[in-house]
Amino acid sequence: MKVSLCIPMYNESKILPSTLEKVSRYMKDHFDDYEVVFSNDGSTDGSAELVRSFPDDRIRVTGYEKNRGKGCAVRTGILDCSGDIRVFTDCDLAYEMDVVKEAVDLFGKNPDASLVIGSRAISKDGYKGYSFLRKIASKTYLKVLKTAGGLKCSDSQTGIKAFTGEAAEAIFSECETDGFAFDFEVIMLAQKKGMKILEFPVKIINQRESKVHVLRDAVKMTRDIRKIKKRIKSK
Ligand SMILES: Nc1nc2c(ncn2[C@@H]2O[C@H](COP(=O)(O)OP(=O)(O)OP(=O)(O)O)[C@@H](O)[C@H]2O)c(=O)[nH]1
Ligand SMILES: [Mg+2]
Repeated sequence: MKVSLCIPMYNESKILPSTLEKVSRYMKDHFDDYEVVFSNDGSTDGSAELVRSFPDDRIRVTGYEKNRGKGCAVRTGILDCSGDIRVFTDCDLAYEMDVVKEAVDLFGKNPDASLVIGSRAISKDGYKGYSFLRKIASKTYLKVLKTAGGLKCSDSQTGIKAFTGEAAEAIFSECETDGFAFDFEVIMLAQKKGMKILEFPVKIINQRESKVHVLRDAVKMTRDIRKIKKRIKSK
């Protein structure tokens, strides 16, 4: 069974040396058959070159020249992977590496699951390290997704999600959202297709300064959500 790890990246040259070391070591230590694909979202700081020059032939780069957003980077990367299980996580390894093995093992224990996704909402320390504003914004956003959006999971927004190869192909070939609302689109498509989604508790371990602008991103995401709902309904 082959495991693919996909990491979207946009101008991550500062943290890449440490991420590359950690990912390379962890994957070697925990899996026999695997690949790591960094999906370059139009970085302009030499991120792609850093990955290419790292001495590990199981690690490679895919992507494109112009920045389009995390959703586009994840979609491109996941569809470029060939694993029986495909996992994506953030370049800062916000949830550390053990979540990767945890997610993969959950498929073993739950053969009917198509998705295994992290949730802060079912974790005791899920929101530890968040600023007050960010925590309120996060929880409000999730409430809206559940009541108005029809989301059936406790949390759609964590940066750690895993798919069977089959589910990954079926879902991401139909995704269109380039921005941060893509997580919602992924789950709504999975729900629509009747796929089994398993949640597991996660918390942020590596906290870095947030690039999210609560107000600006909320407006953009609300617009995206409306579009996603309409599109999925019409399928
Ligand atoms: N911010 C941002 N990240 C991107 C983009 N494209 C890909 N990414 C990657 O998406 C991942 C998550 O980015 P973060 O900036 O940490 O966003 P987040 O985790 O949703 O939010 P915070 O950590 O709270 O700021 C990282 O691996 C980024 O390199 C993009 O256009 N903007
Ligand atoms: Mg982050």
